Amino acid sequence: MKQQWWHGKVAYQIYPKSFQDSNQDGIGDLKGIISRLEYLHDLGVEIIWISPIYVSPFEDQGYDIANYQDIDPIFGDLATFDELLAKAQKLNMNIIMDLVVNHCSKEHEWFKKACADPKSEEASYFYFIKGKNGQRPNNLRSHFGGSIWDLVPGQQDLYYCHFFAKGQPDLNWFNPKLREKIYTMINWWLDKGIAGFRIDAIMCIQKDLNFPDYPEDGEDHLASCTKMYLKPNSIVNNFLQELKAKTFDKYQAFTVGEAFGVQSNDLADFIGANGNFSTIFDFAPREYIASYSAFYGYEPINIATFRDLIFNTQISTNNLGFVAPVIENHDEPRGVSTYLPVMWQNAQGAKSLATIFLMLRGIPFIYQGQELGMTNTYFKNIDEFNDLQSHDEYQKCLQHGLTNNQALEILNHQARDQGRTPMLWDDSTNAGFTTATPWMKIHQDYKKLNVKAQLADENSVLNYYKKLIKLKKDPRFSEILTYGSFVPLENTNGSTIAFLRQLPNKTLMIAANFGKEAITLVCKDHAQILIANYEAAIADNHIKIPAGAAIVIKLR
Ligand code: TEU
Ligand code: CA
Repeated sequence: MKQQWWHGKVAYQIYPKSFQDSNQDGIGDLKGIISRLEYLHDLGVEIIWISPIYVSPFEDQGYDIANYQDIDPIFGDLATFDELLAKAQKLNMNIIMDLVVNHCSKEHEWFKKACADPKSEEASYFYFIKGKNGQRPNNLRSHFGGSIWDLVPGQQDLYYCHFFAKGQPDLNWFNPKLREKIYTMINWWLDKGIAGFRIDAIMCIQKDLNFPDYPEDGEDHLASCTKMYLKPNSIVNNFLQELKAKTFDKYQAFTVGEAFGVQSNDLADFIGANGNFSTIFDFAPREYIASYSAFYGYEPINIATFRDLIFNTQISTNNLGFVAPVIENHDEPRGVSTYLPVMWQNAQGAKSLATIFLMLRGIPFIYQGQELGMTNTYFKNIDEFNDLQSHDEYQKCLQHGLTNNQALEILNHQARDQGRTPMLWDDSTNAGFTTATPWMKIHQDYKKLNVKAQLADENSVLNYYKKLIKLKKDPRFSEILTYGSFVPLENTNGSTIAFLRQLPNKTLMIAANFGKEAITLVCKDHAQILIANYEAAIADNHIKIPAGAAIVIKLR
């Protein structure tokens, strides 16, 4: 495999609104990020993905972009961004930006011009489609509820398409002029010195230009828009290959695709030497959980299923390239609360989950707060939720016949707001995030659960993350932990996640036991324990792993 600069690196996602406020308006900003770069450097991360910081009306928290080439004033300005970039580079850290090009904002000048004149060039950048028999063009449901179609302002029978919020009109990738505009914008950022992009909702660019109806799948008699785009095909691949050739390739950029729905058979199109991207997130567990048409259909996942799903991805990518393991992000509740049995939703469980996560093959993305073992925040009433999706799903719960309390319980497990509460820095007011009223609620445990407390505690989750990252970078193990193949081990008690990483001359064993009783695995007396979250000892060619614990062992 040809070596790339990003191989073996650990990435970290910053959700800028909730990371660090510097000017005390209750909202995180670029100066705040700058002030915390040393913290990230110290943690050992080398690639930082910053969620959108472009000019936006924030209907979908910055994923609705009104100007791709400027910073929103709530975050700072381009000069401050350059400062951030320079400081990161000094610390040997790479910044990647969020590339949101399935849609823009209704406030973007393209959309404004398009609406003012539906015959203009700008109108051809969007899907402006005539109704069918006085109705909307088809029956698809947007991700945030309701039809994907809304009337173009001032028009009687002309609709625009939006797979997400009303304020996020979809861009027409079938238009080569639009594609060229996007490439120019991307290259402008790459010229500035950013290292690449995380590419948002990219599968959505696939459209069936006939806009047919699909079999309905919900109480609203609509059909999920995923029905139109989830299966990759040659059209999308051609667009993405062109995108890569005209932008990323010229800069050796690192790209990570948010590419939902890519199956094992199609992975070679997306990652590896000729893939559309450097890597894509492994969303297999997320897709499993989110396979409902409304939040109330949610069912928790167990360890055995979680294991099988991530193992399946690992096995299919062994000879292909790298995926990006991820257990939480700004769209997902906290990993500890989502993937672990209730008895291990604590610091010990968080460390064991981290052991698996960071030793998998791939480019792991840590989400802000994950390194503290953050659990979900407790939201008491619907007004505490900010996300537009949460409010839509809340209504769906009520219409489905659930009580207010039942609906809140479901939202507490599923809402995207869970990933958006502020970073917990210390035990001062609002966890050191801001002295003003924070835009989102602060986690109930912040007095004890914070960076400052954990830095001071040798046994904290944070210090354990640091040790794991150090191990990944240790010259003795970086090769095997980067390129070593993944070999699954059996799940003997139904709650064990265990595997090997292997090179011809070296083998590491990684195991975590999320069951209720200790397990014993075979290993060799001369094997070497590299890290464990318990007092581990090898005896008689065996290693005992207590309930909740995890270990990494060098077998040879
Ligand atoms: O998310 C795209 C997406 O398809 C899923 O995350 C999911 O459908 C959504 O969270 C609803 O459950 C990306 C961004 O990560 C998300 O924050 C944006 O809202 C969305 O694109 C639109 O830009
Ligand atoms: Ca601020």
